[in-house]
Amino acid sequence: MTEANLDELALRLDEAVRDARAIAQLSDEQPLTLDQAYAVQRAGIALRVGRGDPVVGVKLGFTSEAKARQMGVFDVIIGQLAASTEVALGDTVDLATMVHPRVEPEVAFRLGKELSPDDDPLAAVAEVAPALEIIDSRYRDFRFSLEDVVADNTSAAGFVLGAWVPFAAHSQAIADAAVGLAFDGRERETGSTAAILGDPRQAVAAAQRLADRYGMPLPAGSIILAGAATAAVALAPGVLVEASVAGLGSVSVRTAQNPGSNDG
Ligand code: OOG
Ligand code: MG
Repeated sequence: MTEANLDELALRLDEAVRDARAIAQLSDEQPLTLDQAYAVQRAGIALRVGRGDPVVGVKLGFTSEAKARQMGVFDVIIGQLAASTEVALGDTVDLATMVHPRVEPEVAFRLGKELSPDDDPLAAVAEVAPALEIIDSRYRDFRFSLEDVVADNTSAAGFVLGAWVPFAAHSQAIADAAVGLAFDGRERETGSTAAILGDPRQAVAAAQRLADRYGMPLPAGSIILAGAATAAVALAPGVLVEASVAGLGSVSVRTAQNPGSNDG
């Protein structure tokens, strides 16, 4: 596959995001290697950056058994967080701008200094926060191969950050902390941060390794989403979604009233 082919695939996915319309899996047409899939992801990010939408961090996928089993993908993957996809506290999420969005509870780290390949990963972390991630596969029926989901920037669609607290003071507490995801106060998923690579702090080293391998810089201020500890849940219109992480607190976001399924 040529670079032009990879760029064409990135354009196809970018259009699917912008039209909120599902497309066929890329691998249905032509197999992609993992390196080619990351090249498609990079080309898609370059399109966003070209529109004035910078990268503010990275996100890991499939760091927990719950997520890997739900999606049938058992390798840890990395995607990039576009600034425009952050949902500010108090904003509502408009589901009509997405295909078939789901939400998952996450832990977010923020780097106090640049994280280079040989640095001690945890020494670079300044703060930690509870977070929500909104994922939205651009593929029909939310089904994909490892390479498809990597090309699709690991289904990244949005993220909401709770209050940051100092990492050093909370490092121990987050190793095995209860995680919950609730809709309108009703528990939908529960788990533990220990489901994330055995200890969510391992996610920082995993991000360091994958970011280096696939050419993603991690400057000071970068956000790292560790990956969901529980399965993701389909978003519904007009609900208050809340993620809680014991010891860190909670973060919530409201979805708009209008319905929004654009799948198929
Ligand atoms: C891919 C993204 C996985 C996580 O936290 O494991 C992910 C997907 O499930 O569509 O963000
Ligand atoms: Mg996630």
